[in-house]
Amino acid sequence: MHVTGEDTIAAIATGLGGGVAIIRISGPDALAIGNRVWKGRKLLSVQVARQLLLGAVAKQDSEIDDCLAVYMPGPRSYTAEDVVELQCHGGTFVARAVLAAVLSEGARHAAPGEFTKRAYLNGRLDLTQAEAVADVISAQSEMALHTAHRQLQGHLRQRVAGIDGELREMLAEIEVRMDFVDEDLDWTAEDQLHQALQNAERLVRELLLYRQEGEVLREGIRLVLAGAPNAGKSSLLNLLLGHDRAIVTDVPGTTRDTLEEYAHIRGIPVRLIDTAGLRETEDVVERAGIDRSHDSIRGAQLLIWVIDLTAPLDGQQLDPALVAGRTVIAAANKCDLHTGELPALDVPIVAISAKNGDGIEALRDAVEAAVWAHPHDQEPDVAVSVRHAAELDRALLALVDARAVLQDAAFELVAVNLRAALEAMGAITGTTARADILDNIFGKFCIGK
Ligand SMILES: Nc1nc2c(ncn2[C@@H]2O[C@H](COP(=O)(O)OP(=O)(O)OP(=O)(O)O)[C@@H](O)[C@H]2O)c(=O)[nH]1
Ligand SMILES: [Mg+2]
Repeated sequence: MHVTGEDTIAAIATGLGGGVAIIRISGPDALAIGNRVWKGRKLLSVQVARQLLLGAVAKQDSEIDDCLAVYMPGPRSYTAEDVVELQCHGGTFVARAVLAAVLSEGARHAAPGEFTKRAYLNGRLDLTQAEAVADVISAQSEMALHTAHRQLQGHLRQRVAGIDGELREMLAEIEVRMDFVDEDLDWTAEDQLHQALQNAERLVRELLLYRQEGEVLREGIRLVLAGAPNAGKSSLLNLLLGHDRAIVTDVPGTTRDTLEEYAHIRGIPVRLIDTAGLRETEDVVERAGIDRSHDSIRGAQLLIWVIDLTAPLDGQQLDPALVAGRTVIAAANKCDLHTGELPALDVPIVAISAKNGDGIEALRDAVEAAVWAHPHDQEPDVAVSVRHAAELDRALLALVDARAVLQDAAFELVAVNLRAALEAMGAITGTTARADILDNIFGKFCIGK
């Protein structure tokens, strides 16, 4: 497993500005290079493998900083190679000085994602697990984090491997059939083959149902609060965030500029955007703010139209041309001051009070229902990314074609299509992924990961 002949790479593995910085070294010379910069009572060695040693780090006997060091021999390390990690104080200058010392001893500065790429190339992770490392780092909600962890544990890999196994079995059958084509075999497997193909199709379609989860959990959704001045948009933003982020006053036109904050609603990562109240105005500053409101509404995936129940509905309507094609939920606000019926609208409407919190759970339910195509009593098992979905689509097409040509007993063509489906499944887990695809995936990682 242990890949040899590679060079030794190093990088600062932590974000700059923290209390501690970790300089990670990986490769065949990690131990030798580590020992040339590490000054402690004991040398780093197999005898002290995975033990944290206290000492210092130095460049040619000139001490740079106090340091904790650990040696993790391959293959039981993140990259499956020999790894040394040096922990020094987190200052930018210190961390860079330690890295420079390591590089001057013969390590090469790692490219983005190169440690994880080596873990993948050495078989520690498949491609879906390597991608999950990046998902864990960028997760913006608990559900996104849990789903990324499940992918890191291999849930998606196992499901793909299950389909892959079935396809291989079918291909083996077909190949036997092709080899003995002239012999009068008692061939009863055709029906079974048909069913196996249908079954594989079903499994691929099941995975594709998680396409939306993949997009929403990775990218989040843009949720815009829009409506007339004084309707309570900023009050609602503050309530959803759980702290007073936006200024709230009883002066219409308080919010002049759009304001964005990350939040999560029922596990969905949300970019919440508060906007300037929409009205005709001569004020140039307010006018500029309202133009931004329009831009935000155009870029929204979900709109909460905040209505003031104490004011006439006329004059609070959103411009239909502006909201066309967007999902809208009406939040009928100030229900604490209103006792009558809610207005009849052609979008879902929830009565809330941004002042005392009434109805906010119902509003969260409405957001959840608007985002997910099907209900989420439980967290999704997998979250299929755009890349995975493209490969699954490719596999599905090939399987549908395979079933069509099976009707005509065109076994060579069945085999061709099965191989295409296998190719696509292999691209997901990385067994057949091309170099440019790998570069694209790992290039998006941060340096040091
Ligand atoms: N009674 C009551 N007052 C509310 C409620 N929500 C907001 N308000 C009040 O309504 C006024 C306007 O609230 P904001 O949140 O600033 O309204 P806005 O939509 O952001 O207004 P602009 O920024 O001017 O567009 C403030 O005085 C709030 O205290 C509510 O649910 N009940
Ligand atoms: Mg406001």
